[in-house]
Amino acid sequence: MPGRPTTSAAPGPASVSDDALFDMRWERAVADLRAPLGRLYGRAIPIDALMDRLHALLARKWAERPVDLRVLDIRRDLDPHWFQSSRMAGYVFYVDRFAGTMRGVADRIPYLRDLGITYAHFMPCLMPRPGDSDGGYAVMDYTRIDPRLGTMAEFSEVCAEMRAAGISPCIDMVLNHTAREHDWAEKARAGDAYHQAFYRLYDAPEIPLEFEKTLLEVFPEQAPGNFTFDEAMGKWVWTTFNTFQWDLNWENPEVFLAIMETILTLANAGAEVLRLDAVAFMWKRMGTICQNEPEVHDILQAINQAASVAAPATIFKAEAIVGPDRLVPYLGAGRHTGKVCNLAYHNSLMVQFWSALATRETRMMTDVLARHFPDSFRGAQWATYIRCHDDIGWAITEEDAGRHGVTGPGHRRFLGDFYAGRFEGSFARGADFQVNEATGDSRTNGSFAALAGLEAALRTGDAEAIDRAVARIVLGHAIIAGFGGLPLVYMGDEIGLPNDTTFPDDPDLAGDGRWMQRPFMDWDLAGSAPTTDAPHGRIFRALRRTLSVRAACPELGGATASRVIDTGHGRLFCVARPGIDATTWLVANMSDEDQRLHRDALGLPDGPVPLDALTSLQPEIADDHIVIPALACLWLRAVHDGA
Ligand code: OTU
Repeated sequence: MPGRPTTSAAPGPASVSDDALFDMRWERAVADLRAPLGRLYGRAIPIDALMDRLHALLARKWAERPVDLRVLDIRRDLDPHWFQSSRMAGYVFYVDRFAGTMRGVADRIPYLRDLGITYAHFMPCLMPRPGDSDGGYAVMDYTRIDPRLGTMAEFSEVCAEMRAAGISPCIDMVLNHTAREHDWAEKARAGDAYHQAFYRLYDAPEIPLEFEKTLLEVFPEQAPGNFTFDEAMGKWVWTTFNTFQWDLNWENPEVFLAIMETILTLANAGAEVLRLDAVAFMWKRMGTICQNEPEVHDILQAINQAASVAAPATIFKAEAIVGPDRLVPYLGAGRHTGKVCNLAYHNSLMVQFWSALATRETRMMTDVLARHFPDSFRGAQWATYIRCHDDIGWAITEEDAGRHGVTGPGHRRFLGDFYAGRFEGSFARGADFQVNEATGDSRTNGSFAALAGLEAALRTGDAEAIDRAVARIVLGHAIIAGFGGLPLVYMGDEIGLPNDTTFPDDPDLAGDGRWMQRPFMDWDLAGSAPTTDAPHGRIFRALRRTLSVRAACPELGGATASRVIDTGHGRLFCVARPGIDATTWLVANMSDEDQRLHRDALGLPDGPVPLDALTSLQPEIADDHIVIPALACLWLRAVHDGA
């Protein structure tokens, strides 16, 4: 047999060693690490010493990184925009509620694939504190999986099986706080000064009280205030969330190094995406609400850049549920452009969807989404969603409300009333969450189906109301799939699961109304969904079709600009996705009546109105106007000449 032709004429190494790759990646990141770390910790520790310790940590975790993940690292380095592909679609689930155990999740991979899922978010599944653990967001050991679900080895196996099936696993990294039962906190409570410096502790109430003057309350009903007195230490502890969730002191470089170690351990176990929980709260500054401080973005840059050295396949999702005016920097702005998180929850899109659905009015939605947000980001994109495990906070600014003839408090109150089902004629069956008597603010719980009217409609059996509720759910999924970003489907929404009514029976859950939207998967419903004409079947098949059409339309991926169009039509929400080979116009009718839009309002090219990619049908045209049926979403798709 003739020898294979050599690809390289010059003598030299036939391959690059893994250690050389590590060195090259360190060189790539070093300036982007040094700058934020110097700003954050330069006063606490000489920057060279910190960089040396970080280098040693990264080298150690790289040495531990399994070979299959090192291959993935190279793939991702070659295709850094992989997560922006229109083939990406996420599914978010609690391991126990979805599949019982880690092994059970592996058995459900075919279900996820059938739906078109390529990204799977395991809701908090690390070892939680016993009893109430805030749904797993109070972690006592980041190196162990909750033993009720399985082991870290099993998590790794499921990740490997997912990877083989083309699904990227995502796991929560709770880094604003640990459980009071975490080893660091236990040592702090026992008087260990090194670990006391991991937290924000105060000997006397004066400083906490000074902070409280400007702080908000996340859980005013169940955990009022932001500080908790710990008897064991005789100190006040910063606890933004529940009393058992101790805020970490990110001013301490030891915290950065310890969390970095944890992140890389999870990445080496096979997590490709890390959801960074509650990042807005990581830095505190007297006289502010202690959210979105500039240092938060330095921390996020340092985390991202450090991972790009020792686990470069890993991407990060910021969970910053903040106002529309504070959200953009989480995807990179100013000196952090292209250097922080790759994904961030688009909570404004979510809020505006629900607001428009209640008012049947899209002017505020169009205005807010066009005015506050750029069309695209560098190496980053939104995670789009309609529902998740949390409540909905009605993040609408005074200014945005004022531009549309309502007040902030008035509109937020209306939305709360509407979705709790109190407002006359409301289709929704949600519930209030954390009513704050002092500020008048409250948030809202409820499953997608309950908030969209399916729960109420099924109870009355009114066929028209059922159709409208199904249409609202299908519409929501079409918007998050078409808007731009990575759509996240929340477990159960693909079959319209109603509110869970059983959680109050469990004393560990009863105090937190968010369990309403955390039901157990109904596998009987899921089993019949592909074939039945019952509502859950229609919702399931519409979503499956939406995701498969999206996968075939590259311009719907996150690298393409997302241009909100103000057509002047107050019932329609329109977005153009101008890709290389095709442009798709998303036209969503948020009202209960058919609407008409003149074709020029979208700036469509000459010739026939493009087909609706979701149905493969020509939309109905009347006098040069496109007819958009009630609660429908069209994806008008024009393939460019020569493409
Ligand atoms: C996040 O929540 C999690 O998603 C919640 O489930 C946790 O309770 C919380 O962190 C603490 O770990 O911090 O940046 O209900 O919308 O607190 C936003 C309020 C968060 C959540 C908010 C959110």
